[in-house]
Amino acid sequence: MKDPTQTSGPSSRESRTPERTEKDTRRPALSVVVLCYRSEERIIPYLQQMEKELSAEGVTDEELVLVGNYVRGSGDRTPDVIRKLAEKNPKIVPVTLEKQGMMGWDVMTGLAAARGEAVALIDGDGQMPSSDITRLYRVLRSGEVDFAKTFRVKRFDGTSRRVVSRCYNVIFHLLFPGTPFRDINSKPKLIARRALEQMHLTCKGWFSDGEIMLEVRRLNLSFADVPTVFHENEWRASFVSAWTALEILGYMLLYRLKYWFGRRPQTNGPGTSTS
Ligand SMILES: Nc1nc2c(ncn2[C@@H]2O[C@H](COP(=O)(O)OP(=O)(O)OP(=O)(O)O)[C@@H](O)[C@H]2O)c(=O)[nH]1
Ligand SMILES: [Mg+2]
Repeated sequence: MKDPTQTSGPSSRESRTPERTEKDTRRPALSVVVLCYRSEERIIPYLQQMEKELSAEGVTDEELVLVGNYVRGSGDRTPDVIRKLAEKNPKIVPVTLEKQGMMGWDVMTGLAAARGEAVALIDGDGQMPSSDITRLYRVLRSGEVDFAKTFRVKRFDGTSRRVVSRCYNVIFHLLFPGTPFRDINSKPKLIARRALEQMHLTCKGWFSDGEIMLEVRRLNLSFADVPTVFHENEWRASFVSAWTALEILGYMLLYRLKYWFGRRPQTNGPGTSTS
């Protein structure tokens, strides 16, 4: 995967944790990439819970890639909070760049900083149970699949979000028929390193999850889909607006063209679902 943090500007210097030395080339077993946009101190209890669960699972050499990219002048204290956490905890890899994109750009900068043999991607706004990371990691660690994600059987984030999400999934499946996944945007998503390195991720915006799933399909990866619940966002109102919905629709059409004319499926045998 191309490293978006190495592309431009002075901010690329901040992209890797300062704690890392050239000699430190050993890969951790698991990297957890947490999207912390505007989370500020609220991320702390979520991380504590996650670390407790990982330790109970016997995972000891994980790294936590905290993505706290910020909009200049917004007063967002998340980058400071993350850097301070990283000073105290060597397992934390801070990614605190000035934003050059929306959610997808944060995903790309986080994945580029992650070095784990397995990489988990999760939102840090408390809506996704962090315990799903260890559930999915168990599946991925078995070696039977290259990719594992959740699908939401219960949602507590309101009717309108449920409807928007349902419409999105219907349109996605109409545009990309035969895609064998439920609930495209659900996280956590866990990806084996060998699979991540083959993925070509470019979406800087709200179609990032969709692009990951299209890559899973294009690469014919074996996968598991596991049920979960999704909580209400207790910190803030939804960021998803009518504009966001239109933006996602535009992205879907663009990526439909891309996958017709550019990205060809790999034909190295059928992927398998263990859902
Ligand atoms: N809204 C927003 N989220 C971002 C951005 N960059 C990264 N993210 C992360 O993307 C994740 C998902 O965004 P959310 O707005 O929570 O998306 P959602 O859960 O589908 O929808 P709502 O919670 O209803 O807003 C969050 O955990 C953020 O940390 C950004 O520029 N805008
Ligand atoms: Mg959310």
